[in-house]
Amino acid sequence: MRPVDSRTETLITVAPTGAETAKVDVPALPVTLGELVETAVACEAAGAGLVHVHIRDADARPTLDLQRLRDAVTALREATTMVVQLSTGGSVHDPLEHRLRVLDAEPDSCSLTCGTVNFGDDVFLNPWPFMAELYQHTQAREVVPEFELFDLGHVAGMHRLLDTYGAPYGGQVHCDLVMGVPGGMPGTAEALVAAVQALPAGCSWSATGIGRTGLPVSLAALSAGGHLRVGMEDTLTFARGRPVTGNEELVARAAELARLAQRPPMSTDGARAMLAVKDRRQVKLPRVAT
Ligand code: KMH
Ligand code: ZN
Repeated sequence: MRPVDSRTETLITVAPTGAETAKVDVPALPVTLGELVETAVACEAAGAGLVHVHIRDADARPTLDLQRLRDAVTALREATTMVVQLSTGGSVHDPLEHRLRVLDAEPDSCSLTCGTVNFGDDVFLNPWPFMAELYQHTQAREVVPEFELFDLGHVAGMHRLLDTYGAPYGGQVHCDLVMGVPGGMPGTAEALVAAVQALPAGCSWSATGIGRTGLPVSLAALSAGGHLRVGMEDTLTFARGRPVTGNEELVARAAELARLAQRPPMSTDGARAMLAVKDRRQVKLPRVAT
């Protein structure tokens, strides 16, 4: 595996929408294709190198509709140079077979959560057979997985995938610590260090903290040599009593922290190289047969 020098630059991932927040509750949440592209362009300008995408239907509800996913991938590729990552996590209500179909939209990257976890009052289901099928699917379809780790046990789940099925497409293991979900590991420096110590040598990793754990997790990640994920999927309050007005302000703050840490934001070319994504920018995605 190629060694990654994360001492020099910081990959900033933006997760602009998620599946949990309703547009009526948070009008600034990007839910239409136009809003998604607009926020992505602004986030790239602010320093983001990768966009983690959940989409919504015409009523702003979470969906994994394949045509909408393809439209989002195409539009983001036309308007930005960021790595386009589709969520295979979807919402806690999405059936596993719909989540497996996400790769048919030919993203550069996809999320792959490495175990089941309590998720507030719900359960985010990721049984081993599903993880194993999805992982082999990423290898066959040449899509770079991002291993989503909500708990220390998920780190073990990722090792099991790598030991059983070998390296991911492209060869670079890239993980994201998702911290502070009620039911997962807490968003603390101590938990971050424990998880990072268990990661495979040579991997790249980012971290995100849900809600008020966002800032402490970003600061801990920078000091431990990691990359950053921010966005309205994870954080809706910019400061005490002050709602987030747009994803770009979260990216701009992450970029500022990264510059202060002497590890400025990584370019989108740098992100593509580090993650070893396949270049699909000339691929024309066909319409889904109906
Ligand atoms: N919406 C959560 C249930 C992912 O994108 O892969 C799962 C999630 C993880 O957001
Ligand atoms: Zn997500």
